[in-house]
Amino acid sequence: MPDKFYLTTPIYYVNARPHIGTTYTTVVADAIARRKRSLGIETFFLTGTDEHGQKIERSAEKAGCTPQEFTDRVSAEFRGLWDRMGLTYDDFIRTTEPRHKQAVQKLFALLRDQGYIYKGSYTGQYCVSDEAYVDVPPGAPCPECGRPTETVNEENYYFKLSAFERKLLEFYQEHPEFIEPETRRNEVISFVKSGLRDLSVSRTSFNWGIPVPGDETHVIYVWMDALANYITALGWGSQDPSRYDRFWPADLHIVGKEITRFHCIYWPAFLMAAGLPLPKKVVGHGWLLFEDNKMSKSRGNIVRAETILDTFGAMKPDLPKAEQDRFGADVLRYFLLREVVFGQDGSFSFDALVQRYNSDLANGYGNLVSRTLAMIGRYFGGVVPENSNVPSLVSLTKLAENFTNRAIPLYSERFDDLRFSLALETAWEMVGQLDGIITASAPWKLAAKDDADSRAELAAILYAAAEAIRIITALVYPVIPESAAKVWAQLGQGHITQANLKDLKWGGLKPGTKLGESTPLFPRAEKEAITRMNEMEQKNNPAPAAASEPGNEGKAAHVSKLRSLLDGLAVAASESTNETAAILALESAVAETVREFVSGSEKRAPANPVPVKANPPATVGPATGTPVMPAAPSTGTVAAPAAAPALPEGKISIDDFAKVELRVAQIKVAERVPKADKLLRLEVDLGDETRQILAGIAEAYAPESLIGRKVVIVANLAPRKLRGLESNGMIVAASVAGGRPVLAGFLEDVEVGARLK
Ligand code: ME8
Repeated sequence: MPDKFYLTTPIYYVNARPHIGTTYTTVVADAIARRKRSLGIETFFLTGTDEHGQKIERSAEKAGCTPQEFTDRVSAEFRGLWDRMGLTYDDFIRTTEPRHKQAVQKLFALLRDQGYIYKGSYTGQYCVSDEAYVDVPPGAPCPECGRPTETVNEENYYFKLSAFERKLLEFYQEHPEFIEPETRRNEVISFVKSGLRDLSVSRTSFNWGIPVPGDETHVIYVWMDALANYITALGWGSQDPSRYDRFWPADLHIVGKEITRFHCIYWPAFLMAAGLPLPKKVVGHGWLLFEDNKMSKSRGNIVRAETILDTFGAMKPDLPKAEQDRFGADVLRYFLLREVVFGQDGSFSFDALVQRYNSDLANGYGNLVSRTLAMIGRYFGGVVPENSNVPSLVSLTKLAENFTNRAIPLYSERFDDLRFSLALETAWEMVGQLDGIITASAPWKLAAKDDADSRAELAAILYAAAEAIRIITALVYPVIPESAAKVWAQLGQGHITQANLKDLKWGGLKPGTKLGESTPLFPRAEKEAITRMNEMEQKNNPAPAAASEPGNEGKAAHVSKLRSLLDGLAVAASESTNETAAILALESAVAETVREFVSGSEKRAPANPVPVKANPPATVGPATGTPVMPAAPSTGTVAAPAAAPALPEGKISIDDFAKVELRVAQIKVAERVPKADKLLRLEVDLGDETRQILAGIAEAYAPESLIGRKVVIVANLAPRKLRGLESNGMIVAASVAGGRPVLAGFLEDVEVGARLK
């Protein structure tokens, strides 16, 4: 395994404050950096801010301050947020720093001396928002972002990009691993194959940039300035290039998909021209979407990480502020890495965030840790028990050992392949399996017995649970560092940042280890948290951009089409006699159309427009002018509403079945009901609410054995009173010999609240 690793994020423009899009890339980089360090690899993680260029100059002007004042302020906001979140960058570079400026001038001079930079004049279109030269006629919008372009007519320095066409293609061929994912690689290769023209690398119509050495009427093109940060931060071109010597070439540049081209074409070409080694890999990840659009100031759909830090931090009022922040950061980190498939676009919503948190962190990992450590506290005075080989339990403890030993390499392989979501799925499968093993072995029953065998069994099962938790914790540390550090300390393992997690294997937990102080990990988030976060963002976001603003053209047409579809749905619904199936199909047709319109407007590429694939549009009925809905897809279920066919005796229709709301719930509280031998009073968690249910299972199940167990409930049963207590729902169980109830359950781990269909 290599002994060093250098990874970078893009340096962010300071024209906008940090939001969860920029946070996403930085969090991913931080998770990778933490994992590398935990494996004993010397790691250098670089981030920073991109502060020059026309866009920044104009933003400063608008804000009524000098560009330097403006960039100082916004750059400090980025850095301040990363610090609040506990991100472990090793250096934060600002392109306005002298160390960067002088090295960029050196790079420019080197390329000029090598004959790769020459003077010419440029007349063409420029997109200020992307800081990119674009090949479109005057008046046409930018093919990337759709904003208006400006005509530039300047004397410029040119970089001989065309000289690198063949060399770049050869490089991509020899290093297929250089660009990931494959779709981005194909895009880059076809772009280069279509022919590279020389690139203008200086501007004269504004001043906010690094002057061209020896010709200060020019400033260096902002992308040459910015890309160079990856070597200038290491001291290339300075008095002390030792870091550059140690860490260059970079192992990984992590960027969003929209800037892969700059990183995979311009950057390697500059380096080739300078005679410097090329980075090993560029990964272009997808976008985080909010309300189905890429976040942007003009759309008014920005989500800030601070909203999540504040809201979740407030759930732990007893902690110091810095720890509250890092707890909130864990919640966001877990969501981003678990929910978004790295490489693809992913949606962000507060509902999904809270649901993931409750199901995976509060009910899953958190619940497993606290019940296990509480039992070790209660039954063994807080000391890790002996791992005795108890014949009656061998199969269960071996099972825990085996699946843990299998999960370690699987998790590692997936994480190191940047498939974070899958890696976390593996870890949470372990959580589910352990829950099952604990429930099946019922330690509370063993504890109630007095004999030595039961005591040894109890010890073996709790040792296995604690050891598996230790390993899960080590694996997920890079993703939820603050919480994992707490669990690590609770397991009596000291500081996790000082642990070498390289040779993780079963048996590392020493019996006799005294557990640390136990503190609650993940309090449940209530529904109000969602409302609060939505309100905070509404206040923060200015009114959405007007329809005429760039990027929003055509929206009005979509909206009116949508309205007519909705009208059609309303008419069809009111006339329908066979309600449910027809209306559901119509609803899904509308939803699909909405999705396609929204993503179609987002992904539109003006230079080579992709037609928006929409469902068959609503047509206008000949007589009334009322819109009628499109014909149903292939099943024909939506055709003219017909009377429901009569059902065979004793059968129910699918609609009847759909009325029964079966959902997965987790038992949080279970206790006997006084003077009722058969009844248990349960409190169950449904993900979005907690219910009280009375169940006639007291003769078959001890209440403590049910805590944490996932069951199926009928959620929409009308409430009824039993022994003066209200029961809201019914637990589903098989009735076996003699009427004994056996609770329905699942072999795989399932999310609390999931609906059974
Ligand atoms: O492009 N989803 O800076 P930038 C996911 N200064 N990632 C997102 C995102 C979203 N909605 N929004 C932003 C620049 N990002 C240049 C880079 S590097 C030498 C110069 C992330 O402020 C993603 O990594 O526009 C994207 O590439 C980057 O922020 C763009 O940041």
